[in-house]
Amino acid sequence: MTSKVEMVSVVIPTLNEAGNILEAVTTIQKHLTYPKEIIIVDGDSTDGTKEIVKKLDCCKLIIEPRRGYGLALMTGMKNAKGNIIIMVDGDGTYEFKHMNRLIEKMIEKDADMVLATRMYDPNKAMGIMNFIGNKVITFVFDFVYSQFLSDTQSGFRAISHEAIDNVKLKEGDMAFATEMLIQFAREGYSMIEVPSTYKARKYGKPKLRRFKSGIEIFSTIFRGFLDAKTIRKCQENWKKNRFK
Ligand SMILES: Nc1nc2c(ncn2[C@@H]2O[C@H](COP(=O)(O)OP(=O)(O)O)[C@@H](O)[C@H]2O)c(=O)[nH]1
Ligand SMILES: [Mg+2]
Repeated sequence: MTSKVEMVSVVIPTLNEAGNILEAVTTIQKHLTYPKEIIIVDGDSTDGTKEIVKKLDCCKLIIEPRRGYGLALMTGMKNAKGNIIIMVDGDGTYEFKHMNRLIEKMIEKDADMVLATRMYDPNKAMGIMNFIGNKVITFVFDFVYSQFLSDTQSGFRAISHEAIDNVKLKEGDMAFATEMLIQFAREGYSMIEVPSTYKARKYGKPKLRRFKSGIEIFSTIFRGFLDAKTIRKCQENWKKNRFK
């Protein structure tokens, strides 16, 4: 439950995002109107990302040389001081201007997590392969864990710091985002979505390796499925919250 905003910690993992990070930070500074800190967790980029961030007084830079999207986010979250954490990519694909929208919804609904769903994006900027992969993963995830999400692979989320501290997360790479949802469903934390827009990458390459990440995400879903306690808890939570 998150009923008030004390401080928002924006956690951004970056790996060679020199052409994207300045615009990201500037937009967040301008549009996120709550008390905030911006934490950039850089994977020891070689394209000048670190040097750009070092010059920005408004950002805290953490170097996380171990590879992995999940590891970078975990490191950032450990250092976050806000009662709300926003995780978002540093590649400029998510709509940073919508951060307030996520927080407002979180407070209004007293939610533990608000995800920005890209499924209502009028620009349809998500590539077809990612779209299909996401749809299949989301369908299986919703079915197995009794949820109604439309975009489980969204990396733009507002999360209760207290809730994230209460769950165990181990996935070091892209499956981290799915593992977090499974743990939240298991603990009965509420997860809701707000529509947001998406944009194509302007600079650099995506680090997502579809095949590798797909396997990791499905094995994460499958592992939870084999754990009878997790499934039972998800079903109980679903029944409890059904008519709220
Ligand atoms: N620190 C760190 N950041 C990473 C790593 N891998 C990806 N990222 C960042 O995580 C975000 C998501 O990665 P991205 O390549 O955009 O994946 P996609 O959105 O799934 O295509 C981007 O801001 C990346 O720069 C990593 O190993 N370390
Ligand atoms: Mg991306």
